[in-house]
Amino acid sequence: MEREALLQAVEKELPRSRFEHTLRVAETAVRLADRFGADKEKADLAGILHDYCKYWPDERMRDWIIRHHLPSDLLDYNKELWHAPVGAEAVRECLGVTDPEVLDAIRYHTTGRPNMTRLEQVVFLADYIEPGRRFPGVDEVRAVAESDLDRAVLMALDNTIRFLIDRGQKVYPLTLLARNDVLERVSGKNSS
Ligand code: DGI
Ligand code: FE
Ligand code: FE
Repeated sequence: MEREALLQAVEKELPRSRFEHTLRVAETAVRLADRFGADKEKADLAGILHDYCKYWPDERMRDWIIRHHLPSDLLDYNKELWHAPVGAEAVRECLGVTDPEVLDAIRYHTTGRPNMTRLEQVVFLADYIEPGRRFPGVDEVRAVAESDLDRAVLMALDNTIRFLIDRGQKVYPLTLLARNDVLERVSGKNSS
């Protein structure tokens, strides 16, 4: 499918405000890709598609997790996590997107994971700092994202983990592993 057709498919799945978020994430991801040396076309595509399943009913997402053998531990954690791995499967099956790097950027855009590729980091961070986002601390992350991708990703993960702890919610283990991994990368940079 061409970009225009993909955009139309996404637009059908999302309310207006979420579709506009998607466009801002794509735009931000392209800028970050340019800045940090990731593939701009893939960043654009992953940005456009990353929240494809965001408004699917929980039961439909649960069904996909089971039928498509996605990690079943997801079912024990916040439902907010489901749309990312389900989205990767869905854009492959429903929209014919096959690029594994794009699919992984969608799959890990919410939780993160250890050893994230540049493209995965760029999409993860774009989702966090796109200009419509208003959460506490986002301006500090935006400032760091001007020059240091790892450190900005670390700050976003730290903020999200703190947010979950403050609300008495569970943290998905992959998010903790992602945070520990990028912390090591950042500390490695400091000590060299
Ligand atoms: O889909 P969006 O609202 O654009 O952004 P997202 O995919 O990052 O949103 C998912 C939300 O899920 C995020 O803001 C916080 C929440 N969440 C719940 N449990 C976890 C979690 N996020 C992470 N990273 N890890 C969790 O365990
Ligand atoms: Fe999302
Ligand atoms: Fe998003």
